[in-house]
Amino acid sequence: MTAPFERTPGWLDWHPSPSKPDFKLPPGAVDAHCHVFGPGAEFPYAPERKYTPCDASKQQLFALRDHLGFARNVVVQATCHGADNRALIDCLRHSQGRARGVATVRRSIGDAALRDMHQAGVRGVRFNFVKRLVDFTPKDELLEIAGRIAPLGWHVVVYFEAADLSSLWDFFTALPTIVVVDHMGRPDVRKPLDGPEFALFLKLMREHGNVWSKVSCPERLSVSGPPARDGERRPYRDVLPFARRVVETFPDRVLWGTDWPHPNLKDHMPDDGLLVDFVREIATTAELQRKLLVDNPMRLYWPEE
Ligand code: 0GY
Repeated sequence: MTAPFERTPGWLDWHPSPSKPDFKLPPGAVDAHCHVFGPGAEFPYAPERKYTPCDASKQQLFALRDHLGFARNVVVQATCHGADNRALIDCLRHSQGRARGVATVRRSIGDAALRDMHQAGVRGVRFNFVKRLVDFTPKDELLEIAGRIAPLGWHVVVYFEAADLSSLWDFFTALPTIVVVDHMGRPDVRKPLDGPEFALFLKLMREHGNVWSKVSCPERLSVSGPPARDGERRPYRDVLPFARRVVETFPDRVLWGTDWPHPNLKDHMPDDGLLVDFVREIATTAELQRKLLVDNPMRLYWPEE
């Protein structure tokens, strides 16, 4: 049988056998940024997608969760599924309450559909501004969506390139909800930590107490890359100061996630066990680790517990 979707040429599959992390995660740790892809035969990829991934099912995600030592997942709608959230909702419904979700919706969505999503465990919507991933959505449409989801207690997750922050500033600061920035706003880690680009991102967080950040994706941001030698468990050194600065400056507004199954990586596929060990480097005390991995995601996604 042929697969229903042919993956993008050069697509890298997720790591087949991630190592066990040395870092023992605190009890109740949440992987607050991960995805499911399809499987395409059951949940077709969206016609408007910019890439076709390998499949990455909910069972495979739950197996990784258990292997790494996480208690819960926050599953973020990936752009390859557009605004068709069926794979995400199916994953949430099969998680026994151990997964919550961030969906992608259009302004045409009805109130009943939003309520159903809430019941399944969706707690946010994602607005994506990364041009290689999505076509442009008008800001008035996004503001309308934000106004619709705010009364549900949901938040907005935003994904953008660092160079675009200044032009998106007014939009972000007008949002009426908590705003979670993916991957620290994708800093260019070759630029200085104290340079104007990253300073603007820190200013956004400092001046707007409703802005949170995921300090995830060192493998995506790194130029120095993964460990050079076998057995070296200290990869992605160039990303470390950026992530550490955000964690130490805003300890109560940071989240972390694996980003499994790691869409669109071209050079290497990370060992998810090594990524977990990286957390210990960016959150260097037990208290910072507990806030990053347990307290903050629980407050945002499971506030009732
Ligand atoms: C990420 C990053 C990427 C992709 C997506 O939804 C997506 O397709 O988020 C990326 O290519 O940088 O957060 O998974």
